[in-house]
Amino acid sequence: MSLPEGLPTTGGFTKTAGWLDWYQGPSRPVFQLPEGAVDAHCHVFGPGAEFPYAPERKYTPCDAGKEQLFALRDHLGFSRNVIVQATCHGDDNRAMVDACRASGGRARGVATVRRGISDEQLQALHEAGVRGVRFNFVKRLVDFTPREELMEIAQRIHRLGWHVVIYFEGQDLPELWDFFTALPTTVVVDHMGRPDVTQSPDGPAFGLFLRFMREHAHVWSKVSCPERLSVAGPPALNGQQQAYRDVVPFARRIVEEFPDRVLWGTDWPHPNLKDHVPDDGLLVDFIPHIAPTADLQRRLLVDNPLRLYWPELAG
Ligand code: 0GY
Repeated sequence: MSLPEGLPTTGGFTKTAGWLDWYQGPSRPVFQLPEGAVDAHCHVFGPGAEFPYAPERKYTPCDAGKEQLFALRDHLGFSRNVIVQATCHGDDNRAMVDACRASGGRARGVATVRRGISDEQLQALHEAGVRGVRFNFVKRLVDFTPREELMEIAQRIHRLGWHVVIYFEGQDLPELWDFFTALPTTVVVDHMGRPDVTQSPDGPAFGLFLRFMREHAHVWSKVSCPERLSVAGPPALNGQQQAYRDVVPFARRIVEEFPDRVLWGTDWPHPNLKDHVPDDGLLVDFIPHIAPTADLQRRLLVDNPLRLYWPELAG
């Protein structure tokens, strides 16, 4: 593939110990993505020399810039990206905004903002292609932000037609439920709320997540990150043909019950993975296992992300 040569660097920063760089030379997927498919969850990191990592970050990644992201997009067969602000950049959205601007309209962004942001700054983010903010509740990634600050931000960005992306651990859903359901915008859950896939998809924990979606029509889910949730792992580790097979029943259940409220993304360049990094081509080949028909695939990969991020193009 045409990824720029050479291993990732850190732009003068010291990478977190044990951090794995993204997968070199990803395979070309066997599954052919539908025309206009969107990778709706990916990141850019730096490069650190140009866009320094935030002082309050909990990890220091390898550099993973927009050129590499766009090369991967083309290699896998995607048309568009949604670039989600990663915690290692804090609320400095410049790397993500720079990538959106450089994409020629083929990338939209999800930002991290604090309550001090001005209306003019929000408008500038909108013009660059930002359509959402991310609220992160994963304690290993961020410090606590008071709920009233987040609600105030949600009310302001609601006026721009944006939505809120939430990232949390499955066991924290009961405590966060009332806050999430009170949000005035569409709410998109990262990685299915991180279910424990060693439990049954018919068990109480995942049952609660399904109820969360069933009872709240403004809640969507990304059926992403099997590599992060899987215990079985990829074929090289589990000795089986099917990658991340233990995640399939969870993701497929969500896709089949809520076909108009699901998104999919690679999560490239896969922050914080220390056991293995996934082959992004294999991740694409995971899609037909969780969205088994052409109709479900088109909704997951084209119709739904267009409605949320490029409504002007949606049918
Ligand atoms: C992900 C997951 C992770 C990290 C971040 O912004 C981030 O740092 O999102 C994680 O470590 O689980 O979605 O990229």
